[in-house]
Amino acid sequence: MPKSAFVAIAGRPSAGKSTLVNALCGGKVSIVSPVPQTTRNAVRGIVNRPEGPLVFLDTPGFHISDKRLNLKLREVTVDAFSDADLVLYLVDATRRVGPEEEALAVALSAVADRLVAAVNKIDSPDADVGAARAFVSARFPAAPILELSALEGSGLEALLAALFSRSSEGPAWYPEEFYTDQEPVFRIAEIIREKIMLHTRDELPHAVYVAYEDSTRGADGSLLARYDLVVERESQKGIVIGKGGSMIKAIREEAEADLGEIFDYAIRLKLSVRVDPDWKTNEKKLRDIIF
Ligand SMILES: Nc1nc2c(ncn2[C@@H]2O[C@H](COP(=O)(O)OP(=O)(O)OP(=O)(O)O)[C@@H](O)[C@H]2O)c(=O)[nH]1
Ligand SMILES: [Mg+2]
Repeated sequence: MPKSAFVAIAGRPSAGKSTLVNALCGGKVSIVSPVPQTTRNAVRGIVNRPEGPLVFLDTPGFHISDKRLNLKLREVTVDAFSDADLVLYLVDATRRVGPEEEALAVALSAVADRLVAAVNKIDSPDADVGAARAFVSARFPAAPILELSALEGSGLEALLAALFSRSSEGPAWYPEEFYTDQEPVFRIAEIIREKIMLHTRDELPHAVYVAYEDSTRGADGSLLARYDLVVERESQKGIVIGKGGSMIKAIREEAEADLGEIFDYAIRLKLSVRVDPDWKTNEKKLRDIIF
């Protein structure tokens, strides 16, 4: 009987959670950017090994703020690690421990019995692995602490071995060829959002969400999908559109190129920009966007 486990990944914004999920799953499951708070949903990535499957739940970075969007993101994260069989606590070795890391460690104390810790970014010259280890071992004396570089893909086998050794026999939740369970409509929106984050990182990365409108199939099997880039204010429309439409064109072309790598049919995008002033503060709207 194979082993299986749901493994929630918890960590501060930009700790490298999504990079790690992608490295483990061998494909782009979850979007990555240098902007903290890139991930907004509990995104699942599946690793199939001879021992069995591990289902990883990427989560939004744990960030302390009373804004409604942040509260919602934190709820997604805490729900994910409360429900999971194992919790992988990822600590960024390049950043000093601060109040946010302390608050996350307090929240994780509820799941200390099923926690595996990993110090990430050990490839970086700025990494202080000793300080990160000391912090974790003081708070979670029983937890194993691994070291890895999600970016370079090092330390992953030891991590999987540590997780399997703490997993029990269980069912295979997904067909073996699955490496994620996301619906195409959501995946496409996320890829578009990644390009927005990369292009608007200094201006308005958190002001935008991507809304699916509709799609049609061409005779050749290609998909034409329409999405709206929704901003909070009229003045932000121009930033996303760019001079002469240059920014939205770059977002579209880069997203289409990535989608070509992921899907086995061509996807063409039609992107428009519209304003929704309260998408980040309206609880009902947030429920549809953050889940
Ligand atoms: N040097 C180095 N950089 C890394 C490593 N892992 C991730 N990064 C970088 O850290 C930044 C954030 O990575 P993400 O994977 O988006 O981080 P995250 O924890 O998912 O962030 P949120 O979704 O915002 O919570 C990106 O610029 C990554 O390239 C690593 O092992 N080494
Ligand atoms: Mg992420």
